[in-house]
Amino acid sequence: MDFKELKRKLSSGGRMSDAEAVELLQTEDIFSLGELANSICEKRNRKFVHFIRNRHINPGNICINRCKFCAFSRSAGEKGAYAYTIPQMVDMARASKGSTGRPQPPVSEFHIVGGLNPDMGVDFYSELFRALKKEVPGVTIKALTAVEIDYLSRCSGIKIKKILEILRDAGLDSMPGGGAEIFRQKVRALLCPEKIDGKKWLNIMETAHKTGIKTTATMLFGHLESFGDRVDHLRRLRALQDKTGGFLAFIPLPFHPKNTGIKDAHPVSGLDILRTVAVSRLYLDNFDHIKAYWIMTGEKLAQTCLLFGADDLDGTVIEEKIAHDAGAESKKAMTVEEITGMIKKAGKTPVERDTFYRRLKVWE
Ligand code: V47
Ligand code: SF4
Repeated sequence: MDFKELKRKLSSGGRMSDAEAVELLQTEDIFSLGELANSICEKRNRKFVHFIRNRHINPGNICINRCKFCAFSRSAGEKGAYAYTIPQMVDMARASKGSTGRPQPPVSEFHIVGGLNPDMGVDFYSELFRALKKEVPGVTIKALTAVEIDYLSRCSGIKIKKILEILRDAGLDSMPGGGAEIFRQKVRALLCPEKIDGKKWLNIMETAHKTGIKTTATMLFGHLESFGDRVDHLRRLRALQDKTGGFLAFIPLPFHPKNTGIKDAHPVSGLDILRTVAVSRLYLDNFDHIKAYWIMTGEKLAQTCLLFGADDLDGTVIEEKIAHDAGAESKKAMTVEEITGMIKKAGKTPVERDTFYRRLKVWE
């Protein structure tokens, strides 16, 4: 790969081709790749690296889908199955307000995703969102993947657009990017045969964007997919972003194999994560932000990703189950001081953001 030539092309508005992306996902010249991704990233975001004071809440792990790669889900009645009540989740929200004497300042976002549980319908989520907003006025609710929205629609017989409108009126502000996995059906059929297909995921995101709900997008990588499958995934996201502009950020999620039904996969290597972050930055030229989700990359590699094209680390998180059930060894929470320290030591400038990437505070 001629990196100088590639830089010239990308800097003058040219787009990375699929063949170039496949090649770069395997390059041995990791330093040139990182340097290029970092320079393109800094052109867009200067040296700013974003984070948010958030709390993840997983209302329950009971799920009818039971995807092969998921160590989090359980069937109803199975050992380890749980379903929080609304009052339990309001209690968690109250604790994250800071009123319990915790050192953390109040959170600005609840990130809420869980399994497909027939007992948690559109009325349950509407009531939950209203109760959380009453408890923590001004908080942003980022909740429900396209997979969950589809399930709520199927259970209630209400069309997707109407479901989104009902939830938006109840307090839904934004949607997370989970459930995308890998769009190519050949792989998806092995990973998660019960899950909506890639086309449906993209359709629901398009509807959300057109309803005024901004979302993120993810890609689960390092399992059974080829490099071509990863680039196919990026290509479809880039095309939808050209159409709607509704994606706030892209998050490549490295697969964690422990306790899952994918036995042949090895934990993704650090270099593979760095290459995938860098190629995502370069290929997705219409995405403003690339997130290195420190929970899944590990704290130290997340810091390294900041020199390979990532400009966001997610946030304080506070409670995490999905990756840790699958063997993640990162912590489950970070303080604002830990996050800002990590960013500064990477030579970047920490910026606290809200869900929509409005800058709330810059640590110069
Ligand atoms: O949808 C499930 C993935 C996702 C495993 O939108 C796994 O800002 C690795 O989407 N190994 C949930 N990954 C998490 C998610 C997310 C996280 C942080 C920020 C945002 C955002 C979104 O986790 C699932 C699935 O794709 N997942 N099992 C596993 N064994
Ligand atoms: Fe259910 Fe989501 Fe886990 Fe699939 S990834 S089994 S849909 S919780």
